[in-house]
Amino acid sequence: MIHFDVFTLFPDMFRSPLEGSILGRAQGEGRLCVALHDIRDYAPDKHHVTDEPPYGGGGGMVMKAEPIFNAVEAVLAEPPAGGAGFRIGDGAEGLVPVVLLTPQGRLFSQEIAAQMARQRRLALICGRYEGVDERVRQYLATDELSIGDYVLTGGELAAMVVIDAVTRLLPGALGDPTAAARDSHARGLLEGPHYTRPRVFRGWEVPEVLLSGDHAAVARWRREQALRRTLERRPDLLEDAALTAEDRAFLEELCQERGKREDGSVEEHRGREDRSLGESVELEDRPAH
Ligand code: 6GU
Repeated sequence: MIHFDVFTLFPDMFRSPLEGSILGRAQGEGRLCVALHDIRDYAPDKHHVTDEPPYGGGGGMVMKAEPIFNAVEAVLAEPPAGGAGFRIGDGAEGLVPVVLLTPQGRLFSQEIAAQMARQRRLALICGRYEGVDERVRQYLATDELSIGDYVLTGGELAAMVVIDAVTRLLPGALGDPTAAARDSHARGLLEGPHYTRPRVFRGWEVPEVLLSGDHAAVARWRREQALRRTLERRPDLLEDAALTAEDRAFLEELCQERGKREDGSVEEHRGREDRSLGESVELEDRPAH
């Protein structure tokens, strides 16, 4: 069982995503508990003020430190249903990590999700993009996470991303116990293509090898497709991937094949990130239908 305490000004944003199939079931089966805490309830003044203009001027509003400190300290002082430890800390020895979701955080990854999935209790503080009083970061948060290099209006969607990615790693959360180990990024490679029935759809056939019943050939094909796709789209991932000598030989072969043009010139490989949205992309051969 993992217990998330989420601190937010917008708890309603979480309700529908948390009811979704896998997250809803994980909660129903007692693997996941998400407690939502409205920071506004912990603002000490009569009007429950949670943000104010920044010292020094400039636009926007800044989330006040006191309601956030009050909320986190009050909630973590009580053990959750599971009875996990409640002292703030870095996650070691039962201490509860307090994670601030902010675009300035370190980049969330599958590896961080796996580390979080080993915790019993985690606190997530959702910042709003105009900012959170620096003393929250300095004296309350033990970690700061961002989910990517773009700016959201607040940390709520990022917190949901974190909860989703962590939950699917909990034992038994996915129907198939091998699913999490097989997916993209789990082994440092992108996944290759998947096919299901029918065998021929609008004239487009499923690769023959998948119908062959030859398990070793299927496994080899899948590995090669994963390597091919990773080289094409995310060559940066290959640097940290666990590759066998056979994998390396295959990649070497691919590079040589692709580097050679008919005129003998060598084409530089462009990763997906270098391609702009508007730029046209060569489509795979599409039989007419
Ligand atoms: Cl965690 N918060 C906000 N406001 N924007 C983000 C983010 C977080 N991660 C990426 N962009």
